[in-house]
This record gives sequence, structure tokens and C-alpha cells, in this order.
Amino acid sequence: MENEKRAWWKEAVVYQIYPKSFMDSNGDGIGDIRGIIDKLDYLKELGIDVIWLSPVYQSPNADNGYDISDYRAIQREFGSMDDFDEMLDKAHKMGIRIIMDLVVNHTSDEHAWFVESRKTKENPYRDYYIWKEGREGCPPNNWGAVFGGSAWEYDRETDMYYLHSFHKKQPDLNWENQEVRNAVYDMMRWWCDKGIDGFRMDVISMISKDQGFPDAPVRGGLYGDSGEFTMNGPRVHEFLKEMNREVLSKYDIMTVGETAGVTIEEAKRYAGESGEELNMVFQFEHTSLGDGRYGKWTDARVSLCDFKDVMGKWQTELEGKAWNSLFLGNHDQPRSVSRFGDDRPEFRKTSAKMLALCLHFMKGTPYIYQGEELGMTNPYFDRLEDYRDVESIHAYQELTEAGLVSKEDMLRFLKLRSRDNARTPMQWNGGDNAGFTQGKPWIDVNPNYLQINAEQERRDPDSVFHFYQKLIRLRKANEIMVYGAYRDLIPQDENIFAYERIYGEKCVRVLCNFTDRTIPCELKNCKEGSILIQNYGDTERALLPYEAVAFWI
Ligand code: TEU
Ligand code: CA
Repeated sequence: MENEKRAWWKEAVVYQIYPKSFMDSNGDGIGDIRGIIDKLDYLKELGIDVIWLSPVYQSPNADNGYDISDYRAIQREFGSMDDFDEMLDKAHKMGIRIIMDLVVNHTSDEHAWFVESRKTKENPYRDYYIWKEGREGCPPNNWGAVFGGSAWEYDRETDMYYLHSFHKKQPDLNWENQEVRNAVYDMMRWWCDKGIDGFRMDVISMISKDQGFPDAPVRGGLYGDSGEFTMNGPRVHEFLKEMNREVLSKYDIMTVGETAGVTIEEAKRYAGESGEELNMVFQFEHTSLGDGRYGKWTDARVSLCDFKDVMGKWQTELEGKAWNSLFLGNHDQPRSVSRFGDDRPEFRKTSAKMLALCLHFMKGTPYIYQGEELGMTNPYFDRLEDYRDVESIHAYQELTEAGLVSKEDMLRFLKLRSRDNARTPMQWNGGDNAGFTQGKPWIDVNPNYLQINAEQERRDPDSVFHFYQKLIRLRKANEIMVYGAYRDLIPQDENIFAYERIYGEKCVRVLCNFTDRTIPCELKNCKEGSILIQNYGDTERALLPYEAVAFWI
């Protein structure tokens, strides 16, 4: 679309940092802000424009910082507010923006608001959270929590239950209460006034609940799946429009909503070109493909046709109406090369580059999750003790104890789908603990760090790192990568993802072989000099295993 609205956040490439696993500066085994400061040069070299920083706020860490006890303080393990200010200042001087994780569907149960709220029914903070009477000694309804068990926790103090969509240490805020909304907006303005560049909004699609709180259908597991009553709820757009008027519209910032359960129609409202709510949303259809009876706990692999179908649908249906975000991995997902590519040693590098090319040439803002630019893989932990994530540990207990899934199966599912796959330390070099820490890391380093690490890849011009660097440079030089329209060429093909981007008179064709075989491909008629980027040298009219190429036609 030649007349599409230009915006810096459409042209940007975002890099997600999960601080706990990025770089430890003081040997306590936990990544921290000074570690990030030390690595800003590395990010500059890669060429990214924006850092999305997973939560660094004060937190008892029931869910690694997604349970916040003070929105205006930095958690001790990560450093101080001075460290934060220094990081922001240095990043800005280098031309890198920083967006913060905004976690306001819930707080920690140790947040001052909740500490007050649970004291008495008359407490001024009572209505900051969602309290209900039980039903004959049972929770108010059958909703399950994302991290296992009931979504309601009984509180003896007042003989009532509070809602927690995630862990019981993450009580849901009551967005129906205008005071809550105002308090959240105040806090957001406080960070914006500090100079941050935007927000990634945690489960923002869940802030408006169906006020009837009805029982939900039971699908697998033991509890009701409350999705239809908690996601994209009745007032969510009203709340976001209010937030936009009160805060977002007053600053030059970018916003991306994490919108579990979002549909195309909903996305057009959240991230519409008119800009009344957010700039873009994360949709999870492609990362949920293959999910089964027990949700993500499965070993099903995604078929290419399904993947193309979902990606293509979001590309074409949002065209000119709303903006996409593009991602294959984050701190909740397995490593992208292990999941959508092929992490066997002979194919890892090539398939990681293929996935990068495939994603970065699509329309939307691309997100790189730390280590993805190195082609980092799942660690394939063998024992339950190796896992740290509450979701993984609770799911293992709940499903094996109920006799629904065997222990062997569950360990296999964890290897493929646990969030800890993304949370092993960043692999900086071939030294102790991959250069992440001088101490004992909070979670084991992937043993393949001797082969896969940043130091080695920065030296190797043919590395995954340099491939990402080149993709980012191409984006800066070619508007077509940002603004061109998308068209799938062979949606039914089971082996090749082939699409074009069209911008005025110009057209780029992208071909990606998603298999470990050589596949003949008539579409590969690139002329000499027309190639933008490829992961093999010149080849004939066939695509070698995991070959990817983008060329002008
Ligand atoms: O994730 C929201 C969410 O939907 C996840 O629980 C997701 O279903 C799951 O992680 C997939 O395995 C956000 C954050 O990204 C996540 O890290 C937090 O744990 C969660 O919210 C609660 O704040
Ligand atoms: Ca540390």
C-alpha cells in the first residue's frame, strides 16, 4: 500500500530481552540491568531499533517478574533505579528505544493494594480486586487458572474467594473499578515521563471479564476453560480507548498488546489504523497450531500448510486496516528453530536463517527473541528437576497425578513446549556457563554453547547472527519490506512457503523450503543480480534443504 500511514514502529525491528537470562554482571547467577548495559554494543551491532524488556519491577518472582509488587521500583536482583536510568540513557544515545512490559491484568499478592484489599470487606482497596462468595464451600465457579488448579483462591480473613487467572500469587485487578484504571494510568504516565518508549501489554485482552462469572465448558483437564468469559471481554475496547486518551496519545511511544485468543475482527479494533487503541497485537494462532486436548502439552508438529494458512490470513486480512507483529518465539515459547525449523546439527544454521528470512519479509513489525539471532535451540532437559517454570511444574503435577498423561509423555511434552526452553541463559561465548555468569546460573545453560555462541558467530561472516544483521539492514534500505502488500503464491504446497511483496511497480519474491529435502521449484527464476538475500550460494531451479531466497522480479 503506497499511501499507507508511515510510522517509526512499523519500520522498526524489536529485540526482546528476558533479563533474568540475558547477562549476569555480578556473579549471582541472575541476569541484571548492568549486564544489559554491557551488551548494548552487541545489540547495536545486530542493528535492532527497540528493546522490549520483560518485567524488571519489584516482584517476589512467583512468575519471574510477571507478578509485580511495586510498579515504580526495580527488583533488587536486577539492580537499582539508577541502573535503569543509566541503561535508558545509554540506549537512547545509541539510537535504541526501550519499551517496558506492562502487567496490569494482575499484580502480585504482595502488592500494597492487595495487602490492603484482603484485610476487610470495607477496606478502600477491596474493590481493586475481584472477590466473590463461595458456593457451598466450593469456589464461585469452575474456572481453571492458566498455571493449574482453580482460578479462585479462598481467603480465610474475610471468608471469600479472589480471582487469579494465572498463579494464586497473581490476583486479577478489577478493571470495572475506575480507581484501578486511574491508578494504572498514573503509573504509566510516570514511566512515560521518565522517557521510556512504549509498552508491551501483558494479557491485555483479559482485563474485562464477563461480570456474570458463569461456569465454563470443561475441555481436557479438570477445570472449566474460561476463555470466552475472560478474553476480549465486553469492555476491553472501551478501557483501551480510555487508556489511549489518558496516556498513550500524549506520548510518541509504541504499544503492542499481548492478546491471547484474539481474532482478526478483534485485532482490527485493538490495532486499527485509526490508532484509537494500540499500535499492534501479538496473535497466537500460529503458536497454538497442533495444541490438543491438554492444550500446549502435546508433541504434535505443525504442518506447513496450516502454518501458511494462519500466517497468510493475518497478512491479508489486516492489510491496510491494522498492523501485524511478527514473531516465532518469545519467553513463553519453545525455541523457534527447534519448533518450526530443524535443530539437528546439519540443518540448524540453514533452517534458522530460513525462518528468519521467511518472517522478516512478511508485513508487520518483526520481533527477535534473545538468542534467536544465534539459532539457539531447546535444551531438551531430561529431568523434572531441571525445570524452573511454574507453568511447567504445575502442569506436570496436575496432569500426571490425575492420571491423564503419563510421566514419560509429560517429560517429552516439556522438552518440546516448556517455557523454560526459551529461558536458558544467553550463550555469549565458549567460556564457563557460556559467559553468562561467573557464578551458578539460576537455570542450566544449554550444553551446546560450545558450538552456538555470540562470540563465535560475530567472527563468522556466514553465521545466523550476520544473516539477521543483513535482514535488518535490508529492511532499512527497502520500503517494500515494511509497506509492500503480501500475496501467497502456492498456499496448497506442503513443502515450500512462497510469497511476494508488492509495492508500486516493485515486487520481491520469497521462497522458503521447509523440508530437509531438495524440492524442484519453477518459481525460482531469479535473474543475476536480483537476489536480496539467500542462505545458500546460487543453485539451480530447485530449493536445497531449508533453502531460502528473496529476489526482485
Ligand atoms: O502470558 C500470557 C499467556 O497467555 C501465557 O500464560 C501463555 O498462555 C503461556 O505462557 C503459554 O505457555 C503472559 C506472559 O507472557 C507470561 O510470561 C506470564 O506468565 C503471563 O502472562 C502472566 O503474567
Ligand atoms: Ca546478577
